[in-house]
Amino acid sequence: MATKIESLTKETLLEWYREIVLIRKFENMCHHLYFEEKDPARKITGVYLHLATGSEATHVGAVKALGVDDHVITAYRDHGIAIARGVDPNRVMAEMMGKRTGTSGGKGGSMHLADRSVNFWGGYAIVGGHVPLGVGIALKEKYVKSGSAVLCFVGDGALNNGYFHEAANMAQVWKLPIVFLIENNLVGMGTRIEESSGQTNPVKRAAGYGMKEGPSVDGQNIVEVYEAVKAELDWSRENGPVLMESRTYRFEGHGVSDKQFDARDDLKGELAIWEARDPINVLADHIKKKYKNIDDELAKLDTEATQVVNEAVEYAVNSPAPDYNDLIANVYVALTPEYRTR
Ligand SMILES: Cc1ncc(C[n+]2csc(CCOP(=O)(O)OP(=O)(O)O)c2C)c(N)n1
Repeated sequence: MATKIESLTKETLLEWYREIVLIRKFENMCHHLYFEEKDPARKITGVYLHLATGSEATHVGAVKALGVDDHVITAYRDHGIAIARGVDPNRVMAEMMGKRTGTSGGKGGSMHLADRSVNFWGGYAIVGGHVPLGVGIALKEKYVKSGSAVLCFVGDGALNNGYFHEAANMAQVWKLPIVFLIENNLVGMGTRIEESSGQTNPVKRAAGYGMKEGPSVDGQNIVEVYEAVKAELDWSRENGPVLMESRTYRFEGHGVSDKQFDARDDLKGELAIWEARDPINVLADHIKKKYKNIDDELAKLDTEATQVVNEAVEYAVNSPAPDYNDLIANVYVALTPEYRTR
C-alpha cells in the first residue's frame, strides 16, 4: 500500500516519534524494574509482564487512527496501546507496581490496564477473551447509531480459539462497526503460525465469515498502519466488520521470563532481519528524509521521553498501595437492605 506521508504534518510525525520512543523506553524500564532493580520498593512484583518491544508502530499507528469517540480493546500486551490512547504513563506504571493510583487501582497489573475515560477497554489475559467484548461495544454503538467504531487487536495465536470465531461471525451477521486488526508477530508463545493454523494468511479467513478482507500492512511502518486502519475504520462505520493484518515482530520472549526465546539460535537470523526494520528507525529515517537538520529535535524528544518514564517510576514508587477497602471494591457487590432480606 502506498504511504501518503505528505498528508501528515511535521508536528504529527514528531509527536508519533516521541510516543514510540517513550513506549520503547517504558518497556525497557519495566524489564529493568522486574529483573534488575535491587530496591524492593522500586521493583515490579506480583504480576507477570509481556513487553511489546518491536510492535510500537503497529500499536501507535493503529490507535492514532481512532477518533475520540471510538474504542480500543486488546489482549495482555497492552502498555503501548494504553499510552498511545492517552492514558497517563504515571498511572500505567503505578498499575505495574500494584498501586492505588494505577489505571485499575492496582488490582489489574500489566495485563489488565483499562481507562474508560479514553475508551480504552483493556487489557485481557485470556487469549481471545476480549474479542466478544469488543463486538459487544460495537453492537452498542450500532444500536445507538453513534457512528463510533471499535478497533480490536487480535494476536495471531488467538485466531483459532472459539471466542474469536463466534464473535467474528456475530459481528458480520449484525454488520457491526469493528476492525479486527490481526497483530501477526508470527508466533503465539513458542508456536509458529504454520504449526497452529491451516490458513496461515490471517486476512484470508475473512471469507469464512463473509467479512470484508482488509489489507495486510507493514507493521513496522507507522504511517502505513495509520492510513490503512483509518480507512478500514471509516469503512466499518457504514458497512460492517473488517479483518486486516499488521505484520510485525516480537523482539523479546513471550513474557519476561521466556528465556528460551533468547537462547534459540535458529531465530537469531529472523530477529536480526526484523531488528533492521525497528519501527523507531523506520520512522526516524522517514522524518529525516522529509525534514533537513532535524536530528537535534529528535534527540530532544528522546530526552523528554526518558524524563517521562523516570517521572512515571517516581510517581508509582511514591504512590500508596491499595488498602483493604480498595481491594474489595468492585469485587463484592454492596448488598442493599432489600437484597439482604430475600
Ligand atoms: C484461553 C487461553 N488459552 C491459553 C492461554 C495461554 N497463552 C497466553 S499467551 C498465549 C499466546 C497468544 O499468542 P498471540 O495471540 O499471538 O499473542 P502474542 O503473545 O503474540 O502477542 C497463550 C496460548 C491463555 N492465556 N488463554
